[in-house]
Amino acid sequence: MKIGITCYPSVGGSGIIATELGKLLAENGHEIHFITSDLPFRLDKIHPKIFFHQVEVNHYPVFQYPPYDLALASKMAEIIDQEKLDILHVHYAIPHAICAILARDIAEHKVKVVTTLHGTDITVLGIDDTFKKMIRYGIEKSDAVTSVSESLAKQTQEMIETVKPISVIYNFVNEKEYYPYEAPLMKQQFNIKPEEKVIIHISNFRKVKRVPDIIQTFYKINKQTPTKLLLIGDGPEYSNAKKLVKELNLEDHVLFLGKQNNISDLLAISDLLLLLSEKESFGLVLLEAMACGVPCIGTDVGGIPEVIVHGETGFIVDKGDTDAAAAHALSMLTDSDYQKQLSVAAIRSVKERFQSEIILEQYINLYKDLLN
Ligand code: GMT
Repeated sequence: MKIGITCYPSVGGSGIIATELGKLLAENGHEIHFITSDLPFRLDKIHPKIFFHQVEVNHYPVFQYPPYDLALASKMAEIIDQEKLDILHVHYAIPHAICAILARDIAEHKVKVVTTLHGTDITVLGIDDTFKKMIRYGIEKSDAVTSVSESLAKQTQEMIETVKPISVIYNFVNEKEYYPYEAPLMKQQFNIKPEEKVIIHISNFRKVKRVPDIIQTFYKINKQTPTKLLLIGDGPEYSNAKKLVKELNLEDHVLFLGKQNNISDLLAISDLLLLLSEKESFGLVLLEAMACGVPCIGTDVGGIPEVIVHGETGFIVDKGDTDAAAAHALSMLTDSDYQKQLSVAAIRSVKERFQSEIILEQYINLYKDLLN
């Protein structure tokens, strides 16, 4: 098949999934055409079956805002005709599905549009009435729609009032990158003592990630047992997080590492990952951690309980309940047998439920059904 892919190319779970899917499809012999504003950040190796078509936005003095969405639709239509695409798979209803539908109308060659919903388009933009109608249009007019969790599919149908069937296809990880390994030297490099347990949080530090809850949970854990907290990522809540760490006198225990590329190296020295978000359609970072054998604690929101099996591969707590999060963390950090048991179960769960091969097959079957 010839497949076009559009996603946000910068750091983010949706960009990672779109790019890794493109790479897997190419390894399986399909021809992949990325149509994006920039080279997707995970597209780090040359592959003879992967092509990149950059969307260029010219700045015309008459326009107050550069018309990116129209430039994207126009590029999509050009590539559909030029490359004779079978499928155009877009990640995010807004603006990508809308642009793809427009491109499908403009192009002469027949193409099927697949839209994958990742969360923010529904849970944030869906609240706005103007966007709600536009999102509904994007979903209803797509040839097929997928969502990364049952929870997001249900929420979309309820909030956006769509009738289009939504297939749930879970996210996956690149097993060549995320697997368990030891990295004792890395711990030393960060001046973390061998007996100190490492807790990690990775996000874009948006308000929905509730970073203060991560710090409060860590504060409670750190009072009971020697630990270090690694905070990875950057975003609007970064300086507030720094302030809170100072107020709680935790500066010697919390390492702000900013944006990092080699997340698996940091997961290799971690004992526990915390994701205490307010909204989370899936939580790809949970899967990345679990694949490396790092058990997770997540909140009872969105798709998180579909990823973590409470008491088996990690723990689920109510949003804002930092006491419960700290208690669960201490129960495993102070009992190495229990920690090992959770870690083994986490690795097994990723293999059984989120293996890239299984997910790839689901996407290929969806494409084939559309083309038949
Ligand atoms: O979480 C974000 O703010 C980034 C966003 C994205 O576009 O990558 O993440 C969404 O898609 C990911 C990949 O499917 C999911 O793992 C995240 O849970 C989802 N974020 C939210 O629902 C808030």
